[in-house]
Amino acid sequence: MTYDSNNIFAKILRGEAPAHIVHEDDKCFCMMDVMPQSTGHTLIIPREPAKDIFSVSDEGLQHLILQTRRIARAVDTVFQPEGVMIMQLNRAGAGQSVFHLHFHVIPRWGGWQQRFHARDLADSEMLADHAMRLREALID
Ligand code: DGP
Repeated sequence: MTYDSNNIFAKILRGEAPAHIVHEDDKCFCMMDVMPQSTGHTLIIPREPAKDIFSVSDEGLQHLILQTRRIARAVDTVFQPEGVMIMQLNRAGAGQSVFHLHFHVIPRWGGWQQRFHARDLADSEMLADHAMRLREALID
């Protein structure tokens, strides 16, 4: 399968669809997941058009994973979860639903049931508030 430049994340990167932005730089973009599996669920995506981990450049992936850890630190600070899950799915067979590479940062609490993957839209004002709190918590 080739990269489809009409996927929703490509549209967000081009500014054609909205996002609750946590961080952006010349190589990557980070936003709140609109269908979060837990409070604070965040996505980190490369700017380069890579559909999965197999097709991204080494340089892009290195930057992406370092930014994923940076975002995960902020998620940890703001939401104080018992644990932080980093997830990344490749191809529909693994459950991937948006075919532009992304890392999920998902805070986890013990005894708590994770919400369904990519199903229920969260309240936009709440996501805007979470994005603002994460931006404030980001450190270099
Ligand atoms: P995956 O199944 O790994 O490809 O995850 C795709 C994620 O993207 C899923 O958690 C739901 C989320 N998602 C789908 N559409 C949008 C959107 O328009 N904006 C944002 N921020 N997230 C989206």
